Amino acid sequence: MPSPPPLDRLAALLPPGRVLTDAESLAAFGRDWSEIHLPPPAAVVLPRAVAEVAAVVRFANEHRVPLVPSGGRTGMSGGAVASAGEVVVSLARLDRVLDFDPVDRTVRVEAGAVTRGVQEFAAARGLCFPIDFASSGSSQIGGNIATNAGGLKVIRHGTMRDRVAGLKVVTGRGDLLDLNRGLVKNATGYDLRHLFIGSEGTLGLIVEATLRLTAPPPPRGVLLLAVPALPHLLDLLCAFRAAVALSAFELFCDTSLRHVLAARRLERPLAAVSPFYALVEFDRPDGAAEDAALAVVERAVAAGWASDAVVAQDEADCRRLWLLRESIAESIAPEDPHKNDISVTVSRLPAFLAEVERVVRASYPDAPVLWYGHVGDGNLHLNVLRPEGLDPAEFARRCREVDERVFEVVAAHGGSVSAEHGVGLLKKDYLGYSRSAAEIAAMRGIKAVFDPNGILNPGKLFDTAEEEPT
Ligand code: 2HG
Ligand code: ZN
Repeated sequence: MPSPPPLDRLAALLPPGRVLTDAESLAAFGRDWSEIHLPPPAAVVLPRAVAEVAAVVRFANEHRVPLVPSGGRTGMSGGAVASAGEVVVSLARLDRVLDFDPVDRTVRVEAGAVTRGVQEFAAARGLCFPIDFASSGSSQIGGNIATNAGGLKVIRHGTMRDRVAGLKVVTGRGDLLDLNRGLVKNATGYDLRHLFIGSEGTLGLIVEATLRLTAPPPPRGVLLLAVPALPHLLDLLCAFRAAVALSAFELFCDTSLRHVLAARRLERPLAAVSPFYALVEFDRPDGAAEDAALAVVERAVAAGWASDAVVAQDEADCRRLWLLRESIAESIAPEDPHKNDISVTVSRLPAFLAEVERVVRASYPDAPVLWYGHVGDGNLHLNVLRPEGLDPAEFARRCREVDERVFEVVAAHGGSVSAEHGVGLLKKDYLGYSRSAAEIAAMRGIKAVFDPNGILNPGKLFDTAEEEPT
């Protein structure tokens, strides 16, 4: 058991009020949306300047105090959970917009800037920050980068990785690195920026980012299709992709829809009840785009790829249809579902889903199984609800068993055990299903370069050799 950190020395390094130890702050900052409940952290630090972050990292190295970098804590894999009495470093007070360049179409922000604030800043300047998810109101840019967050428009705009033009990080050694500085072209060897994107706070603390903005989106069209059989998803995707400029192609199953309708007290959007539904969003700059989309709908119904369809007539309709997809996670949250976030290449998705479904059904004959996700990115969210009357501990045990079998299918398809929610604490035991032993060894080597004393987010993503259970 490590000795408690000398918090008086930490407090002496920073202006007053930057180190919190009250029970409420410890409880709030010690957890994320994964709702893993562990003993609270030793303290929470709220730096307001990069120099303060560097001072905290120097202190941590000197006293061997583990640090947990913390953003909006909207992660679902326990990446920001303080699991062993660490000091949480919240970037929430480092939240300024520093610079905007209309020629480069970039905005430079501190790590604690909230996603929605960046979206609004860009919109007010006639541009768009296109990364968007249900947690945009509280997730922070630093956390989005540390987890390479994706969201609802990846098919068009990519993930956070594609938006980061420059990155400033304080490494676990306490060095300040200014990476890529907004350049479009920079062929000077290893692009270290990309090591920090998705590193889940294990290599450095992201303190600042230069983000690439896009042109504002044209008016959109949205439609919902009832899809009777999985293979038709790809027929639909290819047909729409050939006819219109797609910005989203999402999926949900009827069980997901039923949960949303009940939670939100809504009517069914389509007369047909179908095992799956596809939500399609496309650019609708003029009537021609809408006609092209409608022609695909007609063809799809004639071919039996879709059994029913509804097309949004205006922006309010678009929002109503999106609500059916966006509020699934929230609608089932009270039932504390067992979650998986898996991906394969898009072309494999129908076969993969069917195979995983067989594995899951065989193991949970009476548990409600929900599928939804981002078909255009090959990313599926598999949620299993605890059957009524089943003891929660027994359900958790069974879920762990089934996960292994699901991940065997993932590995057989060359897929990923975490498409967009990260690894954190929840998925680290399964990393080997998606990354080879040589890759994990290389990751450990990289960790040792940037964080030789292992003070940054220990136990997340993978265990370093010393932490590994014997
Ligand atoms: C979504 O796509 C989110 O709705 C949440 O990534 C996924 O609840 C989940 O499993
Ligand atoms: Zn998702």
